[in-house]
This record gives sequence, structure tokens and C-alpha cells, in this order.
Amino acid sequence: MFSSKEGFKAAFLDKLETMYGKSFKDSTPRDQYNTLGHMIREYISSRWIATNERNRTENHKQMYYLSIEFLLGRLLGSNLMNLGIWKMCEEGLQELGISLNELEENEADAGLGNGGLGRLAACFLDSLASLNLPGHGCGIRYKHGLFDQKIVNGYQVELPEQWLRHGNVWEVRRHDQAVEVSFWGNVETSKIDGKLEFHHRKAEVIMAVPYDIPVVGYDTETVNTLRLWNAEPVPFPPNNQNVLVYKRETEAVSEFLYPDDTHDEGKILRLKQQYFLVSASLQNIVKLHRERNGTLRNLHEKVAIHINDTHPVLAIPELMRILLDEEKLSWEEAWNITVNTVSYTNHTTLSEALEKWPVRIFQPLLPRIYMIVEEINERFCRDLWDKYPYDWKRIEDMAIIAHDLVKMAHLAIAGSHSVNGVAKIHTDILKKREMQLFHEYYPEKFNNKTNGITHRRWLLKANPQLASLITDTIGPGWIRKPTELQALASYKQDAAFREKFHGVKQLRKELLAKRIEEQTGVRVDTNSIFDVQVKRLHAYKRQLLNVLHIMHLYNRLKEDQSFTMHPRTFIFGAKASPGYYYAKKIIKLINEVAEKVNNDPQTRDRLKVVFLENYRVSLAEDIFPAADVSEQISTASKEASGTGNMKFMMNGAVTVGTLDGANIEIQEEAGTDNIFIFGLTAEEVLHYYQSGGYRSSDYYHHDKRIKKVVDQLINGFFPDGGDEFEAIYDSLIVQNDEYFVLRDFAPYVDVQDLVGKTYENRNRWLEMSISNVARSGYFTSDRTISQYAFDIWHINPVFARK
Ligand code: 26V
Repeated sequence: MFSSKEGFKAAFLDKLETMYGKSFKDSTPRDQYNTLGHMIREYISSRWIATNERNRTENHKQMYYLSIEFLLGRLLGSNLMNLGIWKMCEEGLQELGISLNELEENEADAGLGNGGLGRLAACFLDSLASLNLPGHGCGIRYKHGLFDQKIVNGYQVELPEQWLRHGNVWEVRRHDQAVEVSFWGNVETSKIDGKLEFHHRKAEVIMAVPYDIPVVGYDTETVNTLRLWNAEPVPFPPNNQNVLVYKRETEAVSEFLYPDDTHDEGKILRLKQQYFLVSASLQNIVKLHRERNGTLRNLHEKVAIHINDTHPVLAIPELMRILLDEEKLSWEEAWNITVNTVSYTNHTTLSEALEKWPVRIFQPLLPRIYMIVEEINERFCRDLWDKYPYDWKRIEDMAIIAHDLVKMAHLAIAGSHSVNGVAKIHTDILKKREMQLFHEYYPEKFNNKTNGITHRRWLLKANPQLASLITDTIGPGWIRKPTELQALASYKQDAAFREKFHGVKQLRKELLAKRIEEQTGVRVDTNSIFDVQVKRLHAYKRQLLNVLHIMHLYNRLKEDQSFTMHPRTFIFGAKASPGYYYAKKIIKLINEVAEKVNNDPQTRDRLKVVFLENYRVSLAEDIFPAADVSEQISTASKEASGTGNMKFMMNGAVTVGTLDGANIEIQEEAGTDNIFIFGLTAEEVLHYYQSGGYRSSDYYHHDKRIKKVVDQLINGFFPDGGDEFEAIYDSLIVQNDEYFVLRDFAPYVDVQDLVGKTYENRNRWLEMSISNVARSGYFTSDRTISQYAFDIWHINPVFARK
């Protein structure tokens, strides 16, 4: 059906008619989108079956990536691209009067994540399949993904996201594989043949039904699986339960990503979600393994389980439960299998994001799991005591349960064989600071895996214009081996190539400008510098530093008629967590500044500020290709890696950044001449925290530029201001500016000045931009995944037999 254009067209028309019982001329774009989706699913189904069949019969070691988030975005385009049939479909549809790009707009983003951690999981799935590795995702089929964001009067308003409203062509419900997950109740102990047995009684049981999504590799036969679990009532709930309450509470488990957890009720729901994901996935993994091997004693030789941050860390006690209670293994044997099966990635050192569950919530909800965690803790503390006798403080600091809290990161480290950070500096900080005691105790567990992104989605698919130019220039080898992008470096002196490269960037800026005008009504100048910061809104990412700099530029333009600058368009995209008051104030501030500078006749030709609402994967695909400048300005030491930084680089944007996360490795790759670095280093930041030697008010009093912009937050400068921005003012002055915004302000102004001047030297700028693309190959997630596969999971590619 995809072997020739004519065949495709005929099959498409036929499929549409049989699916919808109407003729092509009466069909809607959504009918057409669904038709194409179904055709692809049919087309890949034989490969999907064959991949599963190979894994089963040849008994290859499998890896399961457990993640509370999978930020997939849209799948139609990436599937067509990976199957190598994009162009043929595009042409065939065009002859039927359909634009494939417009058809794609009918697909809702699968937004089952909130940022880098979830998008990383999605990039990893693409790399696993493309490298023919037997690796699969396990997640939750949230009815509502991350909220839809509207900006109303400058404020963020959250609306429930509805990606499943019109169905999902990519998923297959597998009712036959459903499993039961138990909560609450109590544990009864009995002694049989002198051995203790544990029975979970009076539990509330819910059903986990898997929905499978095929994961198609690029130009391969491999089709892996992303299995998303849906929570449903069991057919016959015990009659002592109110059926309606039971149904509602059950469905709530897979209803929302990150329910509000400011109250206990929300906390319980989150912990329920975590156990639901883990218990369903493990029961399923173990069942498959048993079918293939007849025993669980070799599980660690045939299965690797990776936990993406601590959210799925209950995989450790859940696997222990299965091995002890169901398989009746001894503790020692069960523990050995568990530790050798599980590996863990840490994605943040921010203390507020390190999960700790109160025992009062944990114990009643998961009574048997809690018993096992207690036992793990006791044995772990005993081992610590043997190594560090009488070192009470150390043991208390390392314990898994302490002060009525279960520390999920400690459980993850003790119960896994590999702990990795996501960029060199992040891993170093884990080893030297955050997890120093654990690193001392288990040095062999710690390792680094610098993040990556799939160049297929973020270059080939998102920027077909640049991809074609690259292929025309250096051939198509880079698509399989992105490090071959290096060959572009020798073209940076080639004037003709530079102009073509410039042409692509201009084209993408025009496309984005059009979208900006449609969405916001703001007209932007495509000869201005497109300076972009898109990421979650968080104080440590310092969108505030960017805004204060814009206010400063505005002040200069107003005060000094002779001040010249290259026109700039500052573009923001960011969602703030619904309960994060301060982050929401920053969004309002960005919008207030936009209102001011965009409407001032004295500045609006040189300064524009745009806030694009509802930042998400599909919008990101239009933004990265159009960016000139990539803002990566987190307080050094705070951003574990960053992956947006890599997407910008791959699309030729030049980074303005601190020496934080993967920016450091971007600098190593691109070279110091091809990046703009400023500000405190991580060492300096950590030193300030230790010494308490930072006084933000000194910077406020001694730098007139700072005083002016900070005062403007509260002095009526914003017509709509009132006391709106007092909290921001307080964070900087009263609370001593935890993230060193004022400390880094002057260096930031200076480096931005240099950015503007450099951009005016068009050849120099193009050389920088080309160098970035040329050196971006290192950041493909294929490299990252190969390292995980080789160093941690010990899995090998599986190829179809000829
Ligand atoms: C989440 C939250 C949620 C509530 C408010 C506070 C807070 C603070 C941090 C986080 C981050 C959770 C983990 C995470 O998403 N980490 C990101 O992982 C990316 C992939 O490794 C990495 O590139 C980013 O630097 C890192 O922030």
C-alpha cells in the first residue's frame, strides 16, 4: 500500500470509504488524518508482530524504561519519516488536494509529561527502536496530559487537556493482558512449613489495562512497544464498597498527570499512580519472563528495568514482593536479582524535587510494600553500621526511612546497580555533594550519561529545509551517523553555502513570524535577532534575568537617543506549575513588559517581546528552527542537563549560557568561540551558598541599571502593575536573591551586547551558527542510548533474519 504513489492513493481512498462509509469528497480533514494513521498501523503491524516474536523465541534480553512521563508530541509525521514514506505520501496526498502538513494539525500532541524528563523518555524510545535495541516504555495513559495554557490579560489560565477527545489512532487496547493492582487493606502473616508467608487481605483492587503504542525505528524492521496503563474498576468489586465512589476513585488514578499534591489527598493519589505504574508493569514483565524462561532466578540476565527518576522507584520493593511472596525465593537471592535488574537515573538536585513520602501516607496505602521497604532499610543500615560503626550521623543521613519519611532517592541507590546523572557536571555534583555519602559507599554504581535528543525529530522532521541543505552538501550519511555533521565545518568559509544556510534560517523565521502574528497579533521583524527562551518556568532557570535585561534595554532606548542596537525579538514559551505562585508572576511580568515595549513608538521597531502560549512539542518544532539565540541561563549548578539547548544547537542557534548542565559540553564541542558564556560558575555558586557571602542589595545599590529595573517592579512603571510584582521584588531584595539574578546581571548585559554586535557581522555569525550544527552530532540520543545499552543494560541489537 506504500510501495508506489498510485497504489498509495488508491489504498487511501479505499480505506477512507470503508472506515467512514462516505466518499472522499464528503470527508473531513480528521477523517483523512485517521485514515492515514490506520494505514500506517496496518503497514507496520507485521513488523510489530515479528519484533515481538523475535524477542520471544530468541529470548533476547529486554529493557523496560519505566517513566511517569512520556512527552511524545505527534506521531504521524515522525512515523512517516522513520518509515521512509513521508515524501511519497506528501506527493500522493497533494494530488488528492490534501496538504500533509495541514493534515498533521489534526493530531493532538500526546503531552504526557511536563518537560525535559518526559521528552527525554520519548527521544530514548525513538533511539532504541532506530538502533534495533529491544527496549520498551512503560507509562500511564493519563486521560488528561499536561494542562493547556491560555494567557488571559497576561495571566496563565489552565484548562484540562483533552488529547483523547477524538480517539487515538496509535493505541491498541490489550484487555487480555490486564492485571490487578492492590491498595490499602492489611497484611496477614502465617507460618507454613516453618516459613513465613504474607497475605494482603481486604485490599482495594483496581484493574490496569494496557494500551500499546508501536514505536517505529528509522529505516529498520524494529517496532518496539510503549505500554501505557489505564486504571479501571474490576468487573465485580467487593459489595462492601460504594460502587460509584469506587469507580470514581479508581478512574482518578489515570486521570491527570501530576495531580495537585499540596494536600494529603493529592499526595495519596500521586503515590497510588506511582505504584499503579510499577506494579502493573512488573507483573507483566515477570509474566512474560516466566513464559520464556520458566523461572525468575535468571531475571537479571534477561531483563533490565530502568527507572526514570525516583517516581517509579517502587519497582524495587514490588519486584522483591513478587520474588519473595510469589516465587518464594530467599531474601538474599531476591535482593541479588532485584539490584542486578534495576538501574536509576537522577534528573535533579533541587531539594524540593527530591521525593520523600510520609510514612503515615505510605504505610496504610501500600502495607506489604512498606514492610519490604522497612526490611530493606534495616538490612541497609546494618551494613552501614558494619562499615561505619558508631557513625550515627552518617547512618541517619543515609537511611531509607528516617524521621517518618521514606526517602525515594536513597531507596533507588541502595536497590539498583547503576546510578547515573545526565551531564558531566551534574554527575560530578551528585558524587561530590548531593550523594556524596552514597558515592563513598558505592563508588562503582555511579556513572554519567550525558543526555541527547533524537536528531530525527528535531532536525530531519522539524527542519526539513535545513536537513535537505545538509544532505545536498555532505550527503545523507549524517542521518544514520549524526557525528558526520562535522563535515559541514569545512563549508563555513564557503560564501555560497553560507548564503543558502542563511536563506533557510530566514525562511524558518518567516514561518514562525507568521504563526506569531496569527496567535498574538504582534508583527515581528524577521531581520531582527530571534532570541528565544522556551522551557518550564522555574526560578532557577531565570526567565527573570532575561526579562530584567529586556527592561534595561528599554530603559536605554528611552534614555539615550544615540544608543543603537540590532533589533531583537525576544520569544518566550513556558508553562508554570499550577500551584507555583512565583512562576506565574514571572509570566505576568513577561506579558506586561511585552505590552509596554511592543506599543511604545520609541522602542517597538527595535524591541519586541512575544509570549507564545501553550508551549508544547508541536510548537517547539516550529520554534527551534527559527531561533538565532538560545537562552540557557540557569544559575550554575542547578540545571541537571537541559535538552532544549541541544535542539537549538542542532538547528544553528548560538547559545547564550552559563557553565551549567550540558552547556559545558556544548561549549566543549562547539568551541569557546562559538558560544557566549557568562556568569558565576557552579563552584562559585556553591561557595556563595556555603559562605553566606552574597548580598543582593549590594548589587542593587551599586549598579544604577539594576536599581532602575528592580524599582520599576514596584514603582508604578507598569500601568497594570499595582502591587503585582512585589513578590518578585521581595525575592530579589528581601530574600537575598537565591538564584543570583542580580549578581549575574552585569555580565549578562555585557555578553548580550556582544551577541548583538556579533550578529551584525553576518559572516561571523553564520560561521558560528554553522559550527554549532556541525558539532551537534554528539548530542544525538543514539549516542546516549548506545552508552546506556552497553554500560548499564547490557542489551544488544536484534535484527530481522533475511
Ligand atoms: C520538577 C519540579 C516539579 C514541581 C516544582 C519543583 C520542581 C523542580 C524540579 C523538577 C524537575 C524534575 C526532574 C526533571 O524534569 N529534570 C530535568 O530532566 C531533564 C532530562 O534529564 C534535564 O535535561 C533537566 O535539566 C532537568 O531539569
